[in-house]
Amino acid sequence: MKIVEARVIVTCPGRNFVTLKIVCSDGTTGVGDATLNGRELAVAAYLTEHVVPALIGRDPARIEDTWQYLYRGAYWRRGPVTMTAIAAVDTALWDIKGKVAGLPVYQLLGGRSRSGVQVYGHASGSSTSDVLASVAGFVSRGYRAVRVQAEVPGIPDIYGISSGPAYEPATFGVATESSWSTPDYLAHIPAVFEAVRDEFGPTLQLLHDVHHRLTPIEAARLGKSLEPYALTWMEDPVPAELQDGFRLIRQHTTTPLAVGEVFNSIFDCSTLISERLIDYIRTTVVHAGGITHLRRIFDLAALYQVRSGSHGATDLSPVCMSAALHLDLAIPNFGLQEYMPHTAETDAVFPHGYRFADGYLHPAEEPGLGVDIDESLAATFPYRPAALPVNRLTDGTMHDW
Ligand code: GCO
Ligand code: MG
Repeated sequence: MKIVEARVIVTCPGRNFVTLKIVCSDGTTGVGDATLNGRELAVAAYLTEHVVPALIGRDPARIEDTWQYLYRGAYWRRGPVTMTAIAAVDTALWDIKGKVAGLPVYQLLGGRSRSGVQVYGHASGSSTSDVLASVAGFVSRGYRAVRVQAEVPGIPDIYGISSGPAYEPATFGVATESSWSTPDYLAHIPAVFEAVRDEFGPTLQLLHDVHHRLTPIEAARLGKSLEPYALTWMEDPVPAELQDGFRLIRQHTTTPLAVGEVFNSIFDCSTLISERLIDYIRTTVVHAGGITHLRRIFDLAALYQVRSGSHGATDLSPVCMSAALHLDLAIPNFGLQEYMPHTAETDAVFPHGYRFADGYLHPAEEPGLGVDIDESLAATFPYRPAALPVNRLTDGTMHDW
């Protein structure tokens, strides 16, 4: 069997998604997510111009060899565009291997290590009473883990506040601007978690995303002030390229740390994992080189008791979510999976068999990944330029979003 075609499909059923569909000589197809939020066409061009021509005529069964060919063969290694393109190919080839074997992909990865994949959703609100109502909504829908984000008095347009169930930070057109004040934020957030713990008791798992905005000593202070509320994790407290900073955070707080949604290779993770500077690694299939490379990262993490906590916001398509669930089910060191449901239009463009029940997601049992793209429906939603926000301090200085 040979690869005879690979189509790069860009569609915007409410937000942009890039999908690679590989077609084999016997008609078997496989899909991979290639969406990089706000930079979609860069990955689409990388695939169309540089990857697809190299795939034609290759044996789809040789997943590892194709991964190495695309990684080593590019000379220019790593980076989000390259690794997202490689991820799309890798994911599609695992889908094909599952279909050829007649098995769901998790069986090819060693079979189930658990009965389901525990997920967390995003609660948020403008006032503390809105936050409590939002958390209550997740609890009533069966979630056992909830990320909590709150508006901070004095900071308009803060990250993470959603007006509907499908939270989406990207907007059409050029980037909007949001704002930030570390003193206002640090003064406000502990009281929000105090209110949530008082209302929901000690066992609901609570998480919080700082979205890369603090310095290490500020993050250490926040971690300490949140200790009484026993968070499952504090996410991305500082920009993670300065990895030395995590040593300082660790000296001061026992609040667990989760990092990695913007990482794209094992080399971004290795110091944080091997020095036990984090507790959860949040790399994901689409941005970290596919199932093959993410498995390598999770295996390294397992040696150091670091657990997975993959990114799963709505800019990761149902194709990525399907692939993530197969890996989550199989690995020994699974922690949590982020899950925010997509819009009805997105679900229609990407028919999938995974299902949510009692706080857990369950992958489809059909051969392969159990997800596809409806190409004629996708064609009715043309690409629209969109961007993530940028962020400024209240005096106008550019800051990390
Ligand atoms: C999360 C993330 C997202 C990202 C978004 C960027 O933890 O879910 O931080 O909200 O900002 O996915 O594309
Ligand atoms: Mg995050």
